[in-house]
Amino acid sequence: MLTFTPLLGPLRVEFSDPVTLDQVRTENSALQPGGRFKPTECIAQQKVALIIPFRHRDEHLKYWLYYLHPILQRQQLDYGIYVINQDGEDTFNRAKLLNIGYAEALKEYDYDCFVFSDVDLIPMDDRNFYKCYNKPRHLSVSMDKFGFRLPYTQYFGGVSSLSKEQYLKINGFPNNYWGWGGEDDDIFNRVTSKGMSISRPDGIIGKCRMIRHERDKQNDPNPQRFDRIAHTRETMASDGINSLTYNVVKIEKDQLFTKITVDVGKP
Ligand code: UDH
Ligand code: NGS
Repeated sequence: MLTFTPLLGPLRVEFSDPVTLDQVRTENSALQPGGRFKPTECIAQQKVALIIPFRHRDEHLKYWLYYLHPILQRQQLDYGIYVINQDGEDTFNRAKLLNIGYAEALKEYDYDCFVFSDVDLIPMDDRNFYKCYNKPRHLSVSMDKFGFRLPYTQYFGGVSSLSKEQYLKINGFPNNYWGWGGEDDDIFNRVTSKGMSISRPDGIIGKCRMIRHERDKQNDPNPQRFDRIAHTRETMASDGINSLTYNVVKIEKDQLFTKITVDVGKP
């Protein structure tokens, strides 16, 4: 007897239906504490940590969990969800939070693949596998807000995946992009400067929706971003996972996710 649900292909994704965390918990009773899941019918090919950079987006997180948990289970991944919550109200630092997610997830389990996802992006097709490939992968290639196309060829923002090996090859992500913009371009530069290219799903399978929102407080465009992305090649060896420093403030295990609140410092 088949106890898993096969893939469905295109999915209906919208954000008008009210969703509660309790409802999502009830609908995902097969999860282990901390938002962990492992298929029972097979041995998963990869152990995937999903890392979400976060602050004050509980409304978006609810939808992300509501849509993603069933998709990830249909994809039969051995996975865990890590919400990396920036403590305090200083300038946001998305890439540093992603580095912290990598480091903290590895303290828990022998993950070999890392999917980095913004909290407000939901895939519209479950054939878009949230796993790793032989090249770093860009998953959010066809976003509604860009008219279901790439805004520019080198765009690597939104949702991406890197194996542990690929991540270490580029020394992880930059820690010094404070505020909005450029950190995803820096990561793209890291990948290409190490002789790798990126892979992508096609524009149908890669469709996704973004939950509309206003700019957050303490995440204004970073005026230094253009200068920084012009120098990735020189800075990446000394700025990355090898220079990461932070303090863990709190670790909370919900049924649906592990929330790690961290002090990332300030610019
Ligand atoms: N994030 C938070 N909290 C913040 C800032 C960012 O959780 O305060 C995370 C979240 O996962 C988000 C990601 O970082 O999805 C990327 O940040 P972003 O959503 O601000 O970036 P985006 O490019 O929006 O989506 C920029 C502001 C757009 C303003 C449009 C006004 N109509
Ligand atoms: C580029 C930014 C990226 C950003 C992308 C899409 O200009 O960080 O726009 O932004 N690069 C620089 O600023 C150097 S969006 O339309 O989603 O707000 O991801």
